[in-house]
Amino acid sequence: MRFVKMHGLGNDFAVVDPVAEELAEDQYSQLAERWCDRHFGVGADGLIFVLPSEVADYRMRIFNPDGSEAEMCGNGIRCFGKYVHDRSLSRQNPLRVETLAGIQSLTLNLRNGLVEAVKVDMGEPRLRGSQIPIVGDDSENVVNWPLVVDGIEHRFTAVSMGNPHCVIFVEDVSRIPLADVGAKVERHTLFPEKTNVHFVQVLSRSSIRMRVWERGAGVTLACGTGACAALIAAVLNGKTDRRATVHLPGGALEIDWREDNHVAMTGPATEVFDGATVG
Ligand code: ZDR
Repeated sequence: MRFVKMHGLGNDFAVVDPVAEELAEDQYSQLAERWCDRHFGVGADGLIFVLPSEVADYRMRIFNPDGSEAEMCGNGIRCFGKYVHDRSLSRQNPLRVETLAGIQSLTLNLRNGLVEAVKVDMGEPRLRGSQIPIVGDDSENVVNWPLVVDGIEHRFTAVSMGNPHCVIFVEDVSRIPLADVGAKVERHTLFPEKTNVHFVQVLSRSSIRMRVWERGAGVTLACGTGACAALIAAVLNGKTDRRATVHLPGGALEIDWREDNHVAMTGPATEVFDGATVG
């Protein structure tokens, strides 16, 4: 099978070339586990499949390195847009992409005929506990709730961008034992579908810094849906305006929680190499 290795701010993906025959359902997860492995496989934070759609221009499926399927992936969908455009599978711009989180609209920014950056209309955030999902009171948004890990109480805000995110504000993100706390929050009993975990430091009304523990993947250099969730959590807690630059270890994304309640995310998409797997 052939693939293209791509990344959005160092959040890296193998995008599998479309195959003539549909794969059996369990093959998607198995391929993701095998190929995402950094020692025995291609090495990636996720495996992306390009599929036909009956309701949009194309359909994206994204699988985590542990074989689980994610509803949505912000950095991955920008790579998906670049893949589809640059290989002339579609020249639609905006490009409409079907995901498990709904249809997303991608505005492609071109340079010399190739996609350099993508602005994604990520749709509306989901803030009620049952939508995230989270166990507990469903009558209000999940803002500044307590969460105890190893006897230490954290305060978190939960946001779904189609996939679940737990946002914890801290004074200094560099001091957080990310891998340890991230893994424990991901599997906390409050989150029946597990969760992505973000530690966020507010720099100003228009800029934040964050570090990411991704559900099903671990520490990654960036998270597109997570950057949107972090900005929304910052607004809900009165910490920033609705438009901000989100600094991640792999680079920056521009996030805008528009007045119509849609979230716009803008960032680069990069192709690294293509290849074929053996066997
Ligand atoms: C964080 C992510 N890479 C993105 O850019 O939005 C999404 C990947 C999926 C994530 N690991 C999940 O929700 O399971």
